[in-house]
Amino acid sequence: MIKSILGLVFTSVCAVPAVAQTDRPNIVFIMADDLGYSSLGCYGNTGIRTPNIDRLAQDGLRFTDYHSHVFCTPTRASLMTGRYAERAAWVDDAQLSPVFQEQRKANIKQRWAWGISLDEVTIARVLKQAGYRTGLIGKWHLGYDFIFHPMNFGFDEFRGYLGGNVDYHTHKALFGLKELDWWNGKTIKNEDGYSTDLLSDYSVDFIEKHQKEPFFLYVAQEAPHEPWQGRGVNSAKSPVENYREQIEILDESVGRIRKALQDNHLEKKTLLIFCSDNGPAYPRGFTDSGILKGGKGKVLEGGHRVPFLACYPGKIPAGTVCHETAVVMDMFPTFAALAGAKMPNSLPMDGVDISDLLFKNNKIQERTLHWEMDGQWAVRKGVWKLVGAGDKGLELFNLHEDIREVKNLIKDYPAYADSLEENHREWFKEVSIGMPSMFRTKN
Ligand SMILES: [Ca+2]
Repeated sequence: MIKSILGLVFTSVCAVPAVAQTDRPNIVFIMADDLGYSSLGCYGNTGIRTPNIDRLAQDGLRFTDYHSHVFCTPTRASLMTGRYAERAAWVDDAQLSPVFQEQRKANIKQRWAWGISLDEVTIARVLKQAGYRTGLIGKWHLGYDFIFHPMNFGFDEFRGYLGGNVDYHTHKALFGLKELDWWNGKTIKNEDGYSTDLLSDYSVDFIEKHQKEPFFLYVAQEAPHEPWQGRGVNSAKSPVENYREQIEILDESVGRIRKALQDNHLEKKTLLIFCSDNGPAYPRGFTDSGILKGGKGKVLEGGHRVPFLACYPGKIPAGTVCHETAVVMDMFPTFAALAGAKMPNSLPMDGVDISDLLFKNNKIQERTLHWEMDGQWAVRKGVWKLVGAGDKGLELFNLHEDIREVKNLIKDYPAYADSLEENHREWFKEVSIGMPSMFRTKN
């Protein structure tokens, strides 16, 4: 069944490159997990050492207004599909594998039943079809059942974990059955080591192995997602010390990956991006959002405004700061354009190609953007953001003057707020057909 679905998908994506083969860059996309806007030196943090990530900002482009979804899975769905996660296709129980259905009946894995539909055209499939070698190193989190394995979605290679997180040392999942969740391709196989370091090793191996062909390497790092664990197995460090160490090891990982590109003479042929998938996990003092309000799971800026750095020597001017608004959905059309892959023409695409913004600092057309989660919602147009977050009623903020979202201007601009609310209502109606309950509950 999987084969026939893949066949359909591949016939719908044209593989003819629209740019010269020699101009097609490698793409390395490193995404941290739950790293907030304020935890890096280049975003103003003074307590955590992140020299390698900061160097990406010095040598490339730093965004101040890049956005993810507010949770892991929807951000990853948008990255893979170029569309709002709410619009992407998800599967119901009938499509799950027999083993998983049995476990569902026994109520063992009930919470983890959903996954992305095998009919989805992912960026991995598009790039693979355009001749790229595709690899996912790290976290998938788009379905726990084996049928959702990333190698069924266009990745040639996978090393990492299918679920939401694992113990950094044992690599067992922290939720559900708490089983070992550490894969080499389609085989579960544990390896000794600290997960961030292992994922760095695998990433370096991938670069060395495929240095002579165009590749898309998606490194979905675990850090600094819970649990708060540093390299020491029985460390007596406090959570705040471990958190700092986790980010500093993540920084080492970025340094190792960049060095692998340099050692293999690939740096000038590679677009290297570093970003995060959502804001910091449930503020606990050390995971706060700095100047922003809210964190992971919240539609306030702290939940979805996250770091984004892009480095591509010779193409992106060094030390550039970009204040334009970009979102995770933009990665699909941008990567497809750089690879010269024709976009699938049968699917609505919410993201836009931002390569001219990255390379030439050309502005992109203003658009209206939406966030929805667990009864909260937000709609953004230009500097204006309307937030509906429960009991507080509607709040209208001017982000240019009030990035902290403290001054509610709704009484000054009631008609504009009404138009934004109506716009969001229409959007929700359009995208939410078949939307699974996962978007209404924490995950
Ligand atoms: Ca996350």
